[in-house]
Amino acid sequence: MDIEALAEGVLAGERRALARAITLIESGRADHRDAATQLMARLNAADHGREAMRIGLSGTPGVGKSTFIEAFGMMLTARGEAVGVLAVDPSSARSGGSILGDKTRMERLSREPAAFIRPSPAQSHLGGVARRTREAIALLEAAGFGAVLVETVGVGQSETVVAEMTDLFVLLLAPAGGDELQGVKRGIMEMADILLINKADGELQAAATRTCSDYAGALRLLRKRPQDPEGFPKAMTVSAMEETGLARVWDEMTELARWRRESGHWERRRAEQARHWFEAEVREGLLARLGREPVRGAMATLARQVEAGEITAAIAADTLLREYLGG
Ligand SMILES: Nc1nc2c(ncn2[C@@H]2O[C@H](COP(=O)(O)OP(=O)(O)OP(=O)(O)O)[C@@H](O)[C@H]2O)c(=O)[nH]1
Ligand SMILES: [Mg+2]
Repeated sequence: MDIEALAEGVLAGERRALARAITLIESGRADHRDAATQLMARLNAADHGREAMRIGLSGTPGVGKSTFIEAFGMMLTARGEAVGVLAVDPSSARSGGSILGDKTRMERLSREPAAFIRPSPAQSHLGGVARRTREAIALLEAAGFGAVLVETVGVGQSETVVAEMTDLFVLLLAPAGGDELQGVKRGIMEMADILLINKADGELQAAATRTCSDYAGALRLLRKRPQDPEGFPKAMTVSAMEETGLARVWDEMTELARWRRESGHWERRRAEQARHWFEAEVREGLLARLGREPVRGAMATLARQVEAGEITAAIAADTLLREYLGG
């Protein structure tokens, strides 16, 4: 495989090269993995200097994430921005399903030459989901995309994973029926930079406005974060269907990004994220070694000796670490 040619294709913004590069980083094959690592090193951001606005987007099933991304993406491409769309799908590893797989939902955006949509591959192993998405973001960035949207279904862990790899985290919410706030976990609220109450149209308009002010109130009660200028995190209403409020969302995002860049928070967050992923890779690498020979067999043997009372747990652990993991 010609890594250099592939890298040059990505840097030139060639769609076929980009698609091939993403397929490479998604592969579980060991030789592909080595090639992917080389490719990512060659496309190090410090060398090409390109930076996308990385936007994480989450929300419960049916809240309108895909509709929003399509409408928002169309608006951005009309403004001359190249838009990449990725998905983090924690469920696909189990069910074999795939979000964004249903292309008909983003029919217009997928025909847009300045947009690149990559559904999450089915049956990916969970541990690989985060790395794969991170690398896909970096590839889109290297290819010159100005905005990268990462969709995830709000079902728990995946929001945290997405927030750890994006610059801005947006939570999409539906208009509430009564006056109760939807069961949004506090931790998720605390991660959000922008709350969007979607479906602010037709009969739902009034409920959306009310829900928005409820959330604005809830946001004011959260602990102030150093990375926020006055007025953030912010709650706003939008209609993905009628495409209203979208330009304002982009304005707020660019304003927040400008402030964070000038105050140093932007760069600091990216640096912290890079460190986080380094540490996560080390942990995952160690865990993977535990599951492979010869460590696996040695561990089973030692476990039997511990069970039989021939050796203490502490000494067995120490032996394994020293003899097999160099520590
Ligand atoms: N009235 C109204 N309906 C909307 C709006 N946005 C989305 N919908 C509808 O809500 C339904 C779900 O929209 P999707 O965009 O598929 O929602 P999603 O969050 O991507 O759903 P999952 O991918 O299944 O998690 C569809 O029937 C949309 O037409 C909106 O702004 N207003
Ligand atoms: Mg969707």
